[in-house]
Amino acid sequence: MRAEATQRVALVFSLLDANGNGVLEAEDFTLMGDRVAAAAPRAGQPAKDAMRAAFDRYWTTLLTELDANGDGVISFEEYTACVLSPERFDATITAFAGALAALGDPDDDGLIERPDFMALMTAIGFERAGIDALFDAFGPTADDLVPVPTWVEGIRDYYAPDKAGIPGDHLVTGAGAGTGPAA
Ligand SMILES: [Ca+2]
Ligand SMILES: [Ca+2]
Repeated sequence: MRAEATQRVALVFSLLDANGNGVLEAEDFTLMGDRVAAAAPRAGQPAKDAMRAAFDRYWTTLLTELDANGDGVISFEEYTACVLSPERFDATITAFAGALAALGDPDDDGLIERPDFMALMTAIGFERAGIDALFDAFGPTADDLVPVPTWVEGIRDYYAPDKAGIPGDHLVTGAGAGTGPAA
């Protein structure tokens, strides 16, 4: 696994641990779903419900696939295994990415506006500098818009174990992370 992939996964683990107790459990994904839905006031209720459902599915997949010691929570060590077998998470990540991007496109024109992107990514917990750098790396149009599929692909790349130098790496450097989940 690439070092960049390890750093990306470490960062997202720390953010997904929404209640900050050091492990992932159902409550984290409920909190995160509420937080992210609240960050998209222009989005419709179906899109918000789809986002919460995607977070629920994300948690169920983690519990099913990664709870090696069967204690009902996912430790950091258990979580890192998700990038070792990406094919087991592909459908879940794709659904998650689609739900998030849909939430970021409330006018349904297939394009993401920077303020909507910033609001959602801030709600997840990423740092503003990294979010801006990521949006820039997506190559926005002159009107500062990014196509929905570009973001979806960016989310999928984020979880890829063999990718480096991708737009998502800006989130890690922008957040000053890379020292692990306890940073
Ligand atoms: Ca937790
Ligand atoms: Ca466990």
